Amino acid sequence: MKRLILAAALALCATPALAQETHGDNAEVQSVPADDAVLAAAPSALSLTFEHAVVLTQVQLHGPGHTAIPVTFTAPGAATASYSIPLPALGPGAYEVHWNATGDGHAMEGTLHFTIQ
Ligand SMILES: [Cu+2]
Repeated sequence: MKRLILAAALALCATPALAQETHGDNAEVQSVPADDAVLAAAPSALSLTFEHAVVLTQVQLHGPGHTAIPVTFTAPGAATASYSIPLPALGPGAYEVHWNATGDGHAMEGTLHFTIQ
């Protein structure tokens, strides 16, 4: 029974049309660089601003060729709505950021892409 409820909750989260909030969707977060941004220069930081306070638990960055790039991110002790994550020096190419967070009683995740020219 517990497993069934969890499955139903997951299904609800994965279906933005049914959920009041688009959990696990980029609509719930504003980022700099913005999703799908094409940048003339490498950003020195990634900024994430959420609709409600969250504890960001994981930030993964992948670069050209889907190479994992380490980011120096430490999970905070208290929930907050805005994060600025310093980025290492990045070269030209396509990048993908995947983040996980919890807050307001639910888990959230999202993916965003940007390109450095
Ligand atoms: Cu949320």
